[in-house]
Amino acid sequence: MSSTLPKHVTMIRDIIHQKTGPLTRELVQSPGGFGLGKLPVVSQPDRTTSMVCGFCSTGCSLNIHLKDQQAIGLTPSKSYPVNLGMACPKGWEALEVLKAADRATTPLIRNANGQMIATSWSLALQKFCDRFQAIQKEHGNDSVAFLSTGQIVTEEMAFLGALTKFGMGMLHGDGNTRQCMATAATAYKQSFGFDAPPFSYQDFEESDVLVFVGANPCIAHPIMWERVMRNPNSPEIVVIDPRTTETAMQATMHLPIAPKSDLTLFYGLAKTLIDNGWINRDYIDQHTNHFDDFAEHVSTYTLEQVSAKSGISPDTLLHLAKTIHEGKRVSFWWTMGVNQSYEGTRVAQSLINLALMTGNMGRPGTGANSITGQCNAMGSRLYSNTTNLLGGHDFLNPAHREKVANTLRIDVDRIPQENSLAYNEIIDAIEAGKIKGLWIIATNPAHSWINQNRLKALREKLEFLVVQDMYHTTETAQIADLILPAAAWGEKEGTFINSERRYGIVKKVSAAPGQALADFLIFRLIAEYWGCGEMFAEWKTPADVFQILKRLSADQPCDITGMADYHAIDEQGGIQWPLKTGEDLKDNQRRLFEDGQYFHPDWKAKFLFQDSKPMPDPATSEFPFILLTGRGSASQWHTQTRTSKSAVLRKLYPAKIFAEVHPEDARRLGISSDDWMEVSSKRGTIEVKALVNATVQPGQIFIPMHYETTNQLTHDSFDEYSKQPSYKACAVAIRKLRGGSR
Ligand SMILES: Nc1nc2c(c(=O)[nH]1)N[C@H]1C(S)=C(S)[C@@H](COP(=O)(O)OP(=O)(O)OC[C@H]3O[C@@H](n4cnc5c(=O)[nH]c(N)nc54)[C@H](O)[C@@H]3O)O[C@H]1N2
Ligand SMILES: Nc1nc2c(c(=O)[nH]1)N[C@H]1C(S)=C(S)[C@@H](COP(=O)(O)OP(=O)(O)OC[C@H]3O[C@@H](n4cnc5c(=O)[nH]c(N)nc54)[C@H](O)[C@@H]3O)O[C@H]1N2
Ligand code: SF4
Ligand SMILES: [Mo]
Repeated sequence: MSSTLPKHVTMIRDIIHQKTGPLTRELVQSPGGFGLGKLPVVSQPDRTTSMVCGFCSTGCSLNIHLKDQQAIGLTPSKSYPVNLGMACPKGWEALEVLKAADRATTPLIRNANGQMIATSWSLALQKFCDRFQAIQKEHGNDSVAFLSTGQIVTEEMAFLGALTKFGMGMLHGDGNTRQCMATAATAYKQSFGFDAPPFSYQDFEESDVLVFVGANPCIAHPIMWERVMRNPNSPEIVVIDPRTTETAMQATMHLPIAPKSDLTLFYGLAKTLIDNGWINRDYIDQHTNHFDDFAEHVSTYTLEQVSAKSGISPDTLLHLAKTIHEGKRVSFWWTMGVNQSYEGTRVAQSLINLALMTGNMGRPGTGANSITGQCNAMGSRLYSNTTNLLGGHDFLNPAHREKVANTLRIDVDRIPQENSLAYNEIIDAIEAGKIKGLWIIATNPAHSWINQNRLKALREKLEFLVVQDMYHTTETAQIADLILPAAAWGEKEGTFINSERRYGIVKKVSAAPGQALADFLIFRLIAEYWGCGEMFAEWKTPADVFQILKRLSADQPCDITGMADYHAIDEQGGIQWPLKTGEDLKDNQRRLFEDGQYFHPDWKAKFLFQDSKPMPDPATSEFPFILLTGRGSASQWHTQTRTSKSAVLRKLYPAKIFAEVHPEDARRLGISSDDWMEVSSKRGTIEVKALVNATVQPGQIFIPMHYETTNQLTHDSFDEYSKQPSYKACAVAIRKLRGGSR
């Protein structure tokens, strides 16, 4: 009888049947937990196994302790080259957050009365296809889009990107990595010819001068910071950040730069290095282009002008230039203070330029190094099929399309010949009524996207909104028409790529609750229900997809054809890309550009530069303060869907939204710590508690991003090249609220 049923019906029956059965040893050991193949990587299945953490891009390894095939606890792995036995509070609590009561355990669909009601997978999937197909039929294939993430395994990202664009005919899809890493990716691509962060974490320990720009690793990447603390060279640690952050407090030199004056400061620094002859002319001549144009450009940046704009004195600037000149191994590190800016690409390149002109590239302890954010932002950059065609290829390049089509054995016409709209352009297209169907996977834009009120107002423009998440309570899930319940980290397997380009393994050590399924399986089922399952016949398990990714990577700078399988990655303690077929893994701490060869056709890097632009939303008499936003504590993760579920983590961060206010401003406005204040921008007004503290400068306030209302204030401006949102600076007014605390 069953042989006459359509394949998607038998597939879902099999998956749900196995899913609801008891978690057997075989299930723990099989990808997706559904007997779809053997999980090759459980070294001691009865006691302990190790896997990489699912929060930040550091990619620490955690030993998971098992009883009856279920995870019962964890400890950081001692032998892993990344974390050497350390983990931060989020890592320690990673299993706890899986147990929350608001896990999505069944598909939920909005009924005619607007209530979300439980439904079966087969009805949910049928609805998914019916609605999106109807929208596409009426308004064209590109009227449905997706928004995804840097927080699912690489194999799932690749599946989603291939399914939507090659299978379902979508043209537009982007990810939250646009909010996060787009600037660094664009800067590297333009300067080096490929999106290639060059460093290894060993460089934290080998530098004698480390310059951190717009980065607060003490709380955002605590284990990377531990690596800095292990540096035996008594290094100079320079922190360039408007705020006296936890990291700045531990630095040997803190430059409290005026917000968004980085480009000016680094051009002034470049001029100072050039004027003093503190550059490496041999390196510049052999390995770069356009230096002389750059030198001419920065020659107009006088110390006085630079100082007036940045608030950094000429003496300090000269001292920094001298420190860089005298350093033998100087490394430049940047994160969101650079990337999240309306001119972030050029700021990132101003740091790349400093490393190139001083010859601080390719040697231990050097580099122009962008630290990534999410556990798999690097996987998303290469394999999400959003800004790049799978494997770091280019949608606009016919040879690349041909290669990908041949590798996947699909018709080349299935591959779009255009780039997707960027995230902000997708939002614009929704506003303009062009995009009417949206599928959101593992991201929570109703909290995290810039100028939130505008985004929320677009809900009614969407005819159908699907949210695929591990919890049904996120701000975005609450406005969905359909919620697909997803298994989380620890309940499925695949690979993450960390900041230093290291592939690490994620394993299934716990059963997903109820009917929640691995994103991978949801994509497989959608392919079947949509009617394009045949195209993905080879994509049976994450391990199978890993083999496909290897083939896609062949001959690219990110070539991984030399990584045999999950086993090999697990045994080696993770493996960094590239690793070509036959290449020996001599050293498991590798950096790029040791030979000075970049990825442009002439093997040279480019000096890129442009004049600084005015701030899009500067302080005015009506809105006299600059609002800075960012990470608030080591125990809070983004929109807090996960970290707020741990009782331990909840004790480690302030429960209520707060703003840091400088004591002088507080005195003037009659504000004391713990008072409630109103903060307004042109876009909205919110209430926050005051934390009076000289960590911010006068005229600035800081509010962490982890609280739901922060992004009601932010201004939606974007970098012209990367289209990354400029979250970090906008104009606000503050006033004390009478009536005390609420
Ligand atoms: N605990 C925790 N860790 C995390 C995360 C988390 O949510 N919680 N998220 C992860 C992710 S996805 C990311 S992207 C990273 C982010 O990691 P970071 O970028 O280190 O963190 P942020 O606090 O967003 O921003 C860093 C600093 O930029 C500064 N800044 C603001 N404006 C400017 C400016 O104009 N110039 C300069 N030079 N600096 C400026 C801010 O004051 C802030 O201290 O953290 C990752 N790690
Ligand atoms: N004001 C301000 N706003 C910011 C920033 C800032 O500095 N300031 N930083 C920006 C940056 S850098 C980032 S990266 C973004 C982050 O913004 P988001 O991506 O919106 O934040 P998360 O809370 O990480 O959302 C991830 C979602 O995925 C779900 N999830 C977790 N694991 C899985 C899984 O395996 N499968 C599925 N299907 N779902 C899963 C979680 O429950 C959560 O709802 O925020 C940006 N927003
Ligand atoms: S530093 Fe990052 S990867 Fe390491 S344990 Fe903490 S959250 Fe996980
Ligand atoms: Mo991020």
